[in-house]
Amino acid sequence: MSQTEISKLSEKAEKIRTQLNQYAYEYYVKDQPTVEDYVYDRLYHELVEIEDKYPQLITPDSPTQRVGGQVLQGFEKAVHDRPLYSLSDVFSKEEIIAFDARVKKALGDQVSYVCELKIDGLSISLRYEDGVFVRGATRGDGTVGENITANLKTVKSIPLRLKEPISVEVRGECYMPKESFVKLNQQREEAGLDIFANPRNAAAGSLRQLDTKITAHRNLNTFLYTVADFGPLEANNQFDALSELARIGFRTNPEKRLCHSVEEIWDYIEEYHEKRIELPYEIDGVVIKVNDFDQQDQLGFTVKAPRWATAYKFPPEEAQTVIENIEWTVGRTGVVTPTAVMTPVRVAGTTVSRASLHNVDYIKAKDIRLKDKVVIYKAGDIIPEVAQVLLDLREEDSQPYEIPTHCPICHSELVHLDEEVALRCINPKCPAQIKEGLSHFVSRNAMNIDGLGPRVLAQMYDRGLVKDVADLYSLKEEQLLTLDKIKEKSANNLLTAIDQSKDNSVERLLFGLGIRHVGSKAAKILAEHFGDLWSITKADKETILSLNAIGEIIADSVVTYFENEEVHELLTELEEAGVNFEYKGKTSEELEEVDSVFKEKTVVLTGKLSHFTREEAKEKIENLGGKVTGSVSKKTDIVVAGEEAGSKLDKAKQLGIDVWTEAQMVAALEGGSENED
Ligand code: 1X8
Repeated sequence: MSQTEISKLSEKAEKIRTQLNQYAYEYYVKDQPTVEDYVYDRLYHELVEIEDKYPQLITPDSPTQRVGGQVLQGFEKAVHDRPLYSLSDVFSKEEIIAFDARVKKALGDQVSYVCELKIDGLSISLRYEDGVFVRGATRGDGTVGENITANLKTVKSIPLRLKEPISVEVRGECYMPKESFVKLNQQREEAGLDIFANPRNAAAGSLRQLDTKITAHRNLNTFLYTVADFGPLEANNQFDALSELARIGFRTNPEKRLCHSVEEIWDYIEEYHEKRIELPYEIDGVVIKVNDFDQQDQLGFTVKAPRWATAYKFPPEEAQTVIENIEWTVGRTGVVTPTAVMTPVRVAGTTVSRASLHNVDYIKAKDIRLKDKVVIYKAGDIIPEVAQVLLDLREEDSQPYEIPTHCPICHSELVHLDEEVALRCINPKCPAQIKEGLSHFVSRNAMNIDGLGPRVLAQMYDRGLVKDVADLYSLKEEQLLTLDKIKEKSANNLLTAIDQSKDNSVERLLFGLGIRHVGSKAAKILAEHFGDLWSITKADKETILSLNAIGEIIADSVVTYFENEEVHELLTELEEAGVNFEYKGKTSEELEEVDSVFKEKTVVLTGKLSHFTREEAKEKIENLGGKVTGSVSKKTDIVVAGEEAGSKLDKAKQLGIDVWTEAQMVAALEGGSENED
């Protein structure tokens, strides 16, 4: 290629980068996406192609540099030019009054404060030179931290280039949203790995990964709140500084408030003490800062902390209760997990009587025993956890808990697979595993067969009516009528639901088979690419790996699964029963051709629908290029309100989002279907 062609291509790459960075900013910083994912993906792909061919065109701020993949040897030191201070703590209104009095003694009465939420994450410091992100560091001891630039580049809300070519060092918190934390722990538990105690530990563990690809998959987020040196920014006070940070491209927390008295500060604290449960991230208090920078300078610092700020810490949401029993349950993959059954107690807004104890190591490390008095809390404000045993209150004749050696269901010996903390039942015929497998098969995101709850399935299995998922398709009415609480009408409904599931697009079947590591997303990607199930069974690892978003672990798992002779027998039975093996959805290329009111729209379905089930409506909307999500936010375009719609409808009205009746949706779907073929 000639020099002029290269420079043309370089310009093109630059244009794409700017566009992609803008899309990412709208999505991750403003929480207001402007395009559908596939528009982004297409453009991204174009950039990857250019950069693959001409690596000299890669720039440090290219979005392709966010995917991780770099494997580090260790972390280098990062010396902070200006230290990151810690904050003094206060725990009561009296202490805030005292703080206010100290401030006013030095400054006089004309003082206002900014209250901000104290994010329970990890402090980070980000350095930009001429607008380009050049170094990210942990707080460390405040003077020297660790250089985690490669990890932080994978965090999507951190701009790789600022909106102005300035040189600054900004500070803030990197955290893991509650939802991501809960999902991550679920995945880890299923994989037999140790879980994180709270989102903060999960965020810390994710940022200190030597394999940055892992960091990239952890869905970390940020709020930035200050600058080491305000020289390059136009702000005379903290409140304006936050706006400035937002203006140059950072994600800042919107829940800030200017307060003029201790009363106003206390109102803010009480308000957010209530609201903290609903926030999508964990907070552990409120930071109170003197607003005016000149006043901050007058107050200065002690050796440890600024005199112009303090942190009010919320009392921890904990409760005491007693361990009554430890139950062991066998999951679909044979992992045997302990659950503490406790005397019911209220904590963080709900009554709690059960908490996962995760694995044997967990029980041993905390030395949890029957009848122990324990302190519990909610990790991520959601998941009940045993914090500690109150050893002083333990009865004298207490004995260490005896870990089971055999499966509570099939009584075969339990084992530890290498590197796993989990105990496993490795008997593939273990009834507990089979029942869980059946439940998974009929579940909402899999074959979506209504009316087959775990009790009914367990009975079917116990009575020998079904021993694997294929048997569901040969059930007869007479057989169903032998089950508890199944009358003619429910038997017929069940048979209809089972029959209808035969027509599902194949990704549901693929997910329903319960192949390890294959979630509904991976199933959809595989189904879309290969078109039908038999083709997937024949695919080799390299072909599977070449698909976007499918990694080594999934590819291995798929190949291994389909190598099994018994699996082929099962598939043959399913096919003979008339279960569809074809992908019925649209490919992403086809979706781009679609012309529909739902195209590129984010839709929320709420209330009772009568014309379609929610699943059907979702599938139809997705086939018309729309996206269906569970909660209403600024990103939502349309809310379809069925009967008895509640808080989601209220929220939609509040945010001024388009609200449709079910009839409007049906009309649009049916209108849209004319374009389908
Ligand atoms: C720590 C934190 C601060 C803020 C939020 N979350 C934190 N964890 C804030 O100022 N908005 S300030 C701070 C510190 O100075 N150590």
